[in-house]
Amino acid sequence: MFSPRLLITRCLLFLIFALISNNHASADDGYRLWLKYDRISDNTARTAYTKSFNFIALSGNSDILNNAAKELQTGLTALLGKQISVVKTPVGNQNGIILTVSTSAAPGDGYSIQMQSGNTVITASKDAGVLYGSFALLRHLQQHLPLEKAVGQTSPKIQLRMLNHWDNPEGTIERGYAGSSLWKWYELPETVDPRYTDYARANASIGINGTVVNNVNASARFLTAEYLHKVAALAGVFRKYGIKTYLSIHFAAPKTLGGLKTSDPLDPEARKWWIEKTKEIYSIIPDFGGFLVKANSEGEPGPQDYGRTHADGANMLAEALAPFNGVVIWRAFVYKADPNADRFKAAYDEFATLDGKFAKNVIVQVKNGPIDFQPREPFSPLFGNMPRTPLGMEFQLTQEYLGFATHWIYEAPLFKECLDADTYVTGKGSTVASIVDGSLHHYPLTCIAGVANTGSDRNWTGHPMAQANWYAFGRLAWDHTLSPEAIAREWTQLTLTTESRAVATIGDIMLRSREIYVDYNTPLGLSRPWTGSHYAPEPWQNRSSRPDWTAIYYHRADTLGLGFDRTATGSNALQQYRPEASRAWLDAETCPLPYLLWFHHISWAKKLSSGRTLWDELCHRFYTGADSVLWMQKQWAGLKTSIDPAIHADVSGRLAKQHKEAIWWRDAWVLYLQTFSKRPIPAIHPKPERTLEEVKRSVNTYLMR
Ligand code: BDP
Repeated sequence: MFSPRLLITRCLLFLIFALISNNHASADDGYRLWLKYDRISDNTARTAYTKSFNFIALSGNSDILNNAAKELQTGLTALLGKQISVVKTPVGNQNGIILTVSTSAAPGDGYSIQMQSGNTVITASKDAGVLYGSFALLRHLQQHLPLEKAVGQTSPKIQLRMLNHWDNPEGTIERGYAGSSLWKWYELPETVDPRYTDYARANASIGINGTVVNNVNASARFLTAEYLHKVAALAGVFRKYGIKTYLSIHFAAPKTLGGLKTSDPLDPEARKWWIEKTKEIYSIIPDFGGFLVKANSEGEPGPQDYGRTHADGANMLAEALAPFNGVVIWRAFVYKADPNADRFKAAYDEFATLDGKFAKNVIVQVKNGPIDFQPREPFSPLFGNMPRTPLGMEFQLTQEYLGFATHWIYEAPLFKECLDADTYVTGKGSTVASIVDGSLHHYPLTCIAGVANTGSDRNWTGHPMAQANWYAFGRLAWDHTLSPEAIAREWTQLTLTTESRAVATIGDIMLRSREIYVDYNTPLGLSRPWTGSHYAPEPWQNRSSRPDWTAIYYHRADTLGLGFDRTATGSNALQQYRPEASRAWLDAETCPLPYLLWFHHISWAKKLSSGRTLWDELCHRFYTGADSVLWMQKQWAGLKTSIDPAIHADVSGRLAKQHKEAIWWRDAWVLYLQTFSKRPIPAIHPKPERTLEEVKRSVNTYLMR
């Protein structure tokens, strides 16, 4: 008999089912990152997993362990489409997951995954290790890999794996391109946004265990009781995922906040002020991590204001933190306003002589390159030259010099290039990674930081593909031997699609993306063709309050040629490296082309190893770089049926813009440099469709307030 009620119920049920089963039915806004847990489409894999996972057994009880079990439960239920419960003891006649903590397990934050009597056993010596192992298992399943292949043991190579947020109290983010700050300071601590939990989950899933919540250009406001309670509310969420909270501090706080006459690190009153302030912090945040400090850099106060050294400043803070096992992370990003100096040499000159003078709980955090997060830099010469001081690595995830959230750049190759570079400090194989992970100099503390690219945008990072940089940073912080290819494949499968053709195409784009950007932006070792904007091309910029804040300071174009001579005939910065490390760089004939103009002033007519003259090679790079964005667009267009439509459309739009801007960059450089080289653009390349004056006008419009 026809029943309208039955029909309506059936229709509703069908609709609900259709919504659940079709991942593409509703647009993906990117919020879930790589923790999507969409139902596994591969029947063989799903059937095998379904048999293996009938329960999650957790005997211990802590926030972190409970979150590990909860994540597995949420993940498995969604991936397999069946409810799985968390129990205290394994269910005898069924297969399941057993989570255990044991002192004899993998060292540090590590974990192991074993198969025992049909059960999958995740063991770690710390609760956080169990959490990392649980996320690793979910990662494995999301890639539809055979369960047996999950078996193994791993421990992170670096102890402190941190994100540095450059977030300000009023909600803006210095160099942030994904909306405003995630932290809603005005409503904390009373209102705790559930998004903080998702942030913590994302970090824990890739092993990140520390977060500095505020800008290195720090407001002293963060040290007031009012703000400490706000920070404590965040810390309360993060600690449940094994993440410690840190603060950037304003070095002059004893004066500005404490009303003292001085912030001199050798002054007993100033020292006492920090001791008391630190006690107060730990009374509010008992597991507080420590301080990140930018001092005597770009106008920030510091110990040199009182004729003291960086070590004096850091040691004062270290003394206050030591009773609580807190650490000082002191940044080496410094360069004085000396018109005759080479900024390249500044950090080494100020820090190398301080080796061995820092307290035990101090880490000196060094940017990967000697200048400032350029699309390509040689490794900082400080690495290897401070064997008695733990040196931490600072990478930048946010794309300050990499086209903000418009240009698609996968940064893992950039990170790897630096980590794998050989400093030769104790002979061949003294890689930057072996310094940062402490294995070369036996540092007691090890640290790697990424300047975060997250913000309030629904998809966290603005450009959907920039999520991969957050992900790759975490994975490399855990294990710097992973390859950018493997990480790209993994991230794509977790985040975008498991279709093998699409995974391969996306991996291809990702792996070429950084080199493509370098080609149209700063080829052959050019650097800093920007001033204030760090976005629009301004290679002609020649006026500023300091010479090293102009573009011409870096490229040194003249009628003879192009590039910064850093050999003995120039600034001699190359002397800061071990001879074996710099040997190839010293001679223009042997210097690899990607670093040529970093170290040499080369004449326009000089024949390079490519067989082209410098001028022709530059034109070749600028043109192929811009043309390669067309290739990216074409590849991406072919993936329309494999990718969520909303994400596909979003990335297509950004790529179209990137292509326009790559041509903008190409034209700006080529037309500007041509005023010095006086050479024609090789006939195989089309002439720019605008004049130099027109490009300059368009840049001025971009820079207009
Ligand atoms: C530069 C940024 C500036 C930062 C500075 C730093 O332009 O906003 O404050 O680095 O790292 O790259 O301290």
